[in-house]
Amino acid sequence: MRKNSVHTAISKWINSIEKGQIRSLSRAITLVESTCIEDQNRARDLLDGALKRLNKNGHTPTIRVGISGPPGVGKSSYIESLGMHLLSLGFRVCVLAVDPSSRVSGGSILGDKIRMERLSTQVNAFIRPSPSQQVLGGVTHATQSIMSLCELAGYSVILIETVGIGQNEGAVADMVDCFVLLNQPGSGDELQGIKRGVLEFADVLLVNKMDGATKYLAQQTLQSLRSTSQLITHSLKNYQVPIIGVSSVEETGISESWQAVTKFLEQATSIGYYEHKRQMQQKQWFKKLSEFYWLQYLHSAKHSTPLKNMLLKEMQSGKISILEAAQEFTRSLLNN
Ligand SMILES: Nc1nc2c(ncn2[C@@H]2O[C@H](COP(=O)(O)OP(=O)(O)OP(=O)(O)O)[C@@H](O)[C@H]2O)c(=O)[nH]1
Ligand SMILES: [Mg+2]
Repeated sequence: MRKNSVHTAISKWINSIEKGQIRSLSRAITLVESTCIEDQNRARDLLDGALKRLNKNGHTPTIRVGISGPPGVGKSSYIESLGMHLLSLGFRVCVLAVDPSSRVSGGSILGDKIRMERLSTQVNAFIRPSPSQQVLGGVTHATQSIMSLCELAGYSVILIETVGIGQNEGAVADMVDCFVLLNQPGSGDELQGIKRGVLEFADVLLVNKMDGATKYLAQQTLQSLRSTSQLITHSLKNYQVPIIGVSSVEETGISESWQAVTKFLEQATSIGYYEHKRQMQQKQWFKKLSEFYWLQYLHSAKHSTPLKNMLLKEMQSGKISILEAAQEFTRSLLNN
């Protein structure tokens, strides 16, 4: 295709995403997630156009909320209930799943588990499961791009499900405006475990399964968390992290939990914390993108193949070490 016609095709594609056409948005996300070099080049053009369009048309930034917690705590169930609540308030809702641990777990944690049967049939809801596992530059970089595409498509709230197993929370907390952590009804010992690991990232704390057979335990957990709430320090000065009991099945506490999110955002906006966080996200994204382009260059630099082969030979014959070979190769790319 000639350059002009490529440009027109991309422009048309962006128009239809902006009009909220689900198929165009889905195709764009698939492109962003592709590991094929040709696709990545097209994805870059598409994303560049999408970001320029977002700036030009002054879209209202989408509220981005991360929802995390241990496996089986009820993240998907909570998102479904919250999503339905948000639709009733007039929001357009997008659900993404991020599994930064995918390389370790093989990506099976989230997989196709986010069914969300009610939400998925709603016209104003868009649900996208876990990104493909081999996204070049990492899922974080891809998720940032996908969030911008969803923003262009007019979604006013993006909910990101991520499984919390102790190390992932930071990566997702850095990408969102508000981080909600779900807790299991459980013993004091388990709470100690949670506290050490992830409580520091939480802007809103929830105890799920406040119903039926688990209600009593959930209430105890809530009390136990509340009694130690002074130990939870938050980087927003004078902000007391709310601790709320919810039942995603019976849909109790859902609207209260959303009020807690909006209250946090209001407070964060009023003292410039929100703006600061968005700037930090841009900085982080810039870093990720630079790494991504660097990797892309590394993999596509055909002129370096003879040198690579020579270094490999020298390495295999024991003339140079693997470290020397890798450094020499990197240096040669930098000098080109
Ligand atoms: N009683 C009760 N069960 C719940 C509630 N929320 C979720 N569950 C149940 O808990 C189980 C796990 O729910 P999910 O929503 O899939 O949990 P998840 O945290 O998304 O799970 P993973 O994505 O596998 O980490 C399911 O059997 C749900 O029906 C709740 O509020 N009350
Ligand atoms: Mg889930």
